[in-house]
Amino acid sequence: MAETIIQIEGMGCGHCAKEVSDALSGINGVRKIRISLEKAFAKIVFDESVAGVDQMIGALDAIGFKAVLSDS
Ligand SMILES: [Cu+2]
Repeated sequence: MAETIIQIEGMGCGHCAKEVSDALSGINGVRKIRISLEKAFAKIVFDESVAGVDQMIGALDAIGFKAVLSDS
């Protein structure tokens, strides 16, 4: 199991956070998602043999959020 933090631009409210959460939870292998609206990130626990970070960034891009992998 791996954990990553993705920075997400453009989340303005709880509805955005829900869209982000739904998009991420729709990816096979994603186990746990925690979203901080205030800090504009999503912390994701996933099975790295199934899901990849590129896939998550792509899924967010597809619904209109610019996402980048956090440095930390
Ligand atoms: Cu919103």
